[in-house]
Amino acid sequence: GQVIHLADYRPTDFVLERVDLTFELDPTETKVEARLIFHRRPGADPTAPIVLDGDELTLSGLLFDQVELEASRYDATPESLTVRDLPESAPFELTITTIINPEANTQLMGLYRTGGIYCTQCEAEGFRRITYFPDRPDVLAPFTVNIIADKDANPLLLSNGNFLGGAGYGPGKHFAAWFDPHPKPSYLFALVAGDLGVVEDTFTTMSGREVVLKIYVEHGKEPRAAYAMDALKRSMKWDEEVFGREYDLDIFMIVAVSDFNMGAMENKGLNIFNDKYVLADPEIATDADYANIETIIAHEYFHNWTGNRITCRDWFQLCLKEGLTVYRDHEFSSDQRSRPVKRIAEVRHLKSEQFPEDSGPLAHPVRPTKYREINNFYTTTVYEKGSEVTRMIATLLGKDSFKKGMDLYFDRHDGQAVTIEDFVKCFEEASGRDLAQFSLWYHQAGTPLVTASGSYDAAAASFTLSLEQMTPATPGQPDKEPMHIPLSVALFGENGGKIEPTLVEGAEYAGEVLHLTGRTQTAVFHGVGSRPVVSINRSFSAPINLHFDQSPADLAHLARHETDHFARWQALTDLALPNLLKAARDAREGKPVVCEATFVETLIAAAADESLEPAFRAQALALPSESDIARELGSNNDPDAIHAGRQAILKQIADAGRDVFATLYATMTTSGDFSPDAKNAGLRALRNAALTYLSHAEETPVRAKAAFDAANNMTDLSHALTILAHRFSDSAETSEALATFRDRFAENALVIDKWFAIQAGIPGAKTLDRVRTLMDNPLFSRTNPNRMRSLVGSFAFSNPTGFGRADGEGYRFLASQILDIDGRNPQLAARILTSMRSWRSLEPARADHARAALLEIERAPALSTDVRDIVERTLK
Ligand code: HT7
Ligand code: ZN
Repeated sequence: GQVIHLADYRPTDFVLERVDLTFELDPTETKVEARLIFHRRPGADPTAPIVLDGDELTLSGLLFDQVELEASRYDATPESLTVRDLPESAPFELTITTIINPEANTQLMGLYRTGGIYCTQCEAEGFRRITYFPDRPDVLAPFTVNIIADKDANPLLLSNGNFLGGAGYGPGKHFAAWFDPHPKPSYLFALVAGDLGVVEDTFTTMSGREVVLKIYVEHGKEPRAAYAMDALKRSMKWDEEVFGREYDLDIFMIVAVSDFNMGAMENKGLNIFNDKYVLADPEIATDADYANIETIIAHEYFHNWTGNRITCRDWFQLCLKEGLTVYRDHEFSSDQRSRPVKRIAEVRHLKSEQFPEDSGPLAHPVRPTKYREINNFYTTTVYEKGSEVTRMIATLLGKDSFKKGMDLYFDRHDGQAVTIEDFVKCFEEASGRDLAQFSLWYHQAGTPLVTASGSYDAAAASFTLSLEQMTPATPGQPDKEPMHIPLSVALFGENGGKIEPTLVEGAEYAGEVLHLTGRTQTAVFHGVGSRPVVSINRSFSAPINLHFDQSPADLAHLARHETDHFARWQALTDLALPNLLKAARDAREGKPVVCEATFVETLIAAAADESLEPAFRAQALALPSESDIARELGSNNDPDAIHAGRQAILKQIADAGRDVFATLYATMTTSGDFSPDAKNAGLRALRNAALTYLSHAEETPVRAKAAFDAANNMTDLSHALTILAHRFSDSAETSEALATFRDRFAENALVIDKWFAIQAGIPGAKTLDRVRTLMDNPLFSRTNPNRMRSLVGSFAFSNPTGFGRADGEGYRFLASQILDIDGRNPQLAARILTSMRSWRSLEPARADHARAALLEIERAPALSTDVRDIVERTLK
């Protein structure tokens, strides 16, 4: 694994005109014949050979213009095929034959087998595990695909594009041919073959074309694809209405598979999904599962334009498709559900996942300039921070100019492989605004810290807001330039109403957005008749950390009066945090934990406020997590003290609000048939939040067990089981509930994943033994990525006290698991290993244990490039 640099980008010497693939499928010996037509790029070196990528390949045949090529004209290794003495300008054809073994492919990259079917995953560099190819995103061509396979075992033969035809093919076999007219890079190629059930529907596009929609799932699970189909149709409609984008083939297919490294993949016309993000019914799926399905179905569909029609010039530009597409799926879900509640969920996720990445050893710019293993750059920085950067462009430009910029992007670059610079230029041209300083968001890693202070001058009726920005050093970037930060700012008067300033000096301020561009900047708001309460970074207009000392009274004022409900939630969180931080410190020193009255009162008032939507009230009640507290503390973290302090605060809120919680638990009920819509999900969320607090107020598992027994949907059932397991782990009720749940859902892998995850999350040092025991459970599987993530991933990512137990056993356990997983599936191993990214902020004894475990991994003899890259950067 050598380092790849953006600065070394060169176009290919050869242009690929078209691709013809023929697969003769066999579980262990699949024959792949690739006919590739190239011509030398005008202006390229007339003597240059062609060098194609491979990965663990063996060449079993090579024709040049249909004639066997003499051995002196080529070299083949598992990693490359080099062909020399090629025509100076005339097109030529290479016919390459390889034999591959799908059954033995445990990396789940390239062509592999899952649940008895054949499937592919080619992004980022999986196609080179199928045949020798210029496997890079700037090589685009139309593909024809012929699939030949045993007919009984594989009645379905699918690939990208439109179906050309099929027929019998000798005894027991058949074939199908597909043609995708839209030039695409190899990473968007897909093939699926096997025996699956299907749900069918149609969608009529805005220009009146009928598109056939098919979702393929395991036989018998068809009814569970209904919600995904509905989400797909809503996505197609929304993309037409909001972005003016129409679908472009006669058919759109989704296939759900049970072994998959990530969430889903946007292959042209043939999306392949982790079945976790397709299958749902009330009995097996939580409201969170439904919301994820909606988002991911939309995300992959939206890639058809942002990613497929317009793709990336090279993998450094990954955020061009991922950041933009996440922004689009966020907007979609906001339009389908409650915008402020969705925004709260996005920001919670950003802060809990991306902020730690951006402040740790794995920090990198949204548009990196070097990588060793591209699979390790499918990060929350590229995705979620990339989305926030797109959102900031929309905020800076306003709705109309943003739309103009997007339209220009689609018009100008359709069919091309482009860069972030090409993207940003469209918005500069559409708006006339210079985005040079703004573009630093793509290039500088680290979360900017904005420090604010305000002073009010009653005599002058003016309010002065002083701002300072600082972006911390990150690996390879010691010094940072000031960024262009769009801060949504509003002032609120004593009566709760908004104060409209008559004039703002010292900073551009338009549409309530203040443009912070200097390292320090002072904005003076005139015409402010009474002392205002200021709200900064409303709707989280910029992905920053904000230091602004506001009194509990001012925060409580915002929590009651802000018109932006996201900002109300932020105010409640800002009230909670100092209490939680102090609680952790006090718990560490063995002091009693006490909670400020304003905070408790304001929180309970929000919970009881019937003018607020239940989903919002549930979000308000969900306090910052233990990892959030650790992040805010920053260093010398003791997970046990953080846990103890937070538990003590929960108990005080629970005691103080007991009547409110009892009322909410009794009244926030849904009626009629189960519906996964946002309103009903909100009712369940608030009722379950109330149940959580009641379980803190009460000392027995009786209420949670009753809730478990009464539950008629997976949201309520898994919530009750979580309370039982996490609060009352040693009780007879918990053992009984865990056994009941296991027996009831033993046949349903996605639900059993929850059973493993809930147990992996039980706080405390004893959980490691439970995790070890669970690994021997017959329901456990080492080869299924979902199962591995549910047990080992949940333990490492979501159980600070269990994983971070004081003797370091948790870290040593992880090291041994990583080495074991790495032998089969390096991508999965590397991803789970990122759970160690915040090890330096632990207290010294735990940090030493963590470092030792990382060194143990680093010293292992045969590490994959994936794991080596992560472990070395984490230790640096
Ligand atoms: N573009 C896809 C990212 C992806 C992936 C998916 C499955 C397995 C391996 C993968 N490597 C990269 C998914 C997306 O962002 O839409
Ligand atoms: Zn994506």
